[in-house]
Amino acid sequence: MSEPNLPLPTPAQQATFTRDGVVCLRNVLAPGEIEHLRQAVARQMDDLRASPTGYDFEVLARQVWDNDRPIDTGAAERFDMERMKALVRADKRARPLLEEGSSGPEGMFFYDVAAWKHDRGVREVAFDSALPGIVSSLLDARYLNFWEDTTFVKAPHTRQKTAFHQDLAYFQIEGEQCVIVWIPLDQADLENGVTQYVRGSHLWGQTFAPNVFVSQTPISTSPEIRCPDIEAAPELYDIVSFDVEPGDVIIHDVRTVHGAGGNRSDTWRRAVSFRYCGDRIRYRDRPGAIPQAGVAHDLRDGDRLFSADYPVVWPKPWPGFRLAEAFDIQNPTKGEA
Ligand SMILES: O=C(O)CCC(=O)C(=O)O
Repeated sequence: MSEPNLPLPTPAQQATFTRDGVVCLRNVLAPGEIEHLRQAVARQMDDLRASPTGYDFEVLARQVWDNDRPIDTGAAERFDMERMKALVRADKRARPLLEEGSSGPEGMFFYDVAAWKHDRGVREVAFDSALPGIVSSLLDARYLNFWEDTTFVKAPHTRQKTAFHQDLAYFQIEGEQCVIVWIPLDQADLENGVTQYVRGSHLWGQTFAPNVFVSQTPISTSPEIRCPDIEAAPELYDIVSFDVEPGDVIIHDVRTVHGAGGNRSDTWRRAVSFRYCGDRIRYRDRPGAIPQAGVAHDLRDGDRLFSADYPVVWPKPWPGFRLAEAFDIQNPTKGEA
């Protein structure tokens, strides 16, 4: 099902996604939609020290590797960073994952989640742009739930890499019909830390334990196994990346192993990623998954994701229907969208 005039993936793009577990689509989002996301990210960054879910992993990595520096996450409590520090320090294979170069105070690897709950502009892009139609087509989904948005910003001269990881075990879901849409808000390439993907890794048949991006160290006590150390021997893997402009999107399968370098350039690398689940996904309170911010549902293992926490964003009840506005009363917006 599609709305008139909405772009859909071509058969060739569909085939690339199925084979590689990742596909780059060009010119999908309009300049106004990118601007909504930039404004939302600016608000999140202003709120860093007060956000329960906002982190600067560049600073945190220094606190993890330096025993004299205490962990200080401001108001953020999504990750147990004290425990993470202990796990990393006890991990014989762990090492700082930094770009070459001297340390400087200017870098920043900003992370936050769930802007959709308080930002109409984010909801408009996540719910009412071309993305739900494109994703439902790629996933061959009868309907689509929005799971969450995540913000990843690398300031100029950020040394911290994003450790390679697989997203599946971060989420409280069972099933594979889920994708992540990485949305660059600036021009991005390998120089400033565009994301990199291990082609075909979605078909390895393995679920890897989550890490907290600053080290390969698994943070879960779940049965999932450790992700291979891609950074140690990248030449052994078929790694692909795309030079992208604002408006382009990169869509990866929830099982595709991916990571990113630091930002060696003088330009910002701001990005937001949206996570969507198809109708074959079921809720699963997966041991070791990262706790979700502010969810109110009482879903049990095996349930469909029907809840106000995971809005059904596809199909639309009628062409031109705008879902973002329907959430305004429940979730007052922080800024003008
Ligand atoms: O942007 C990054 O550095 C990491 C992105 C990522 O891991 C994701 O979107 O799932």
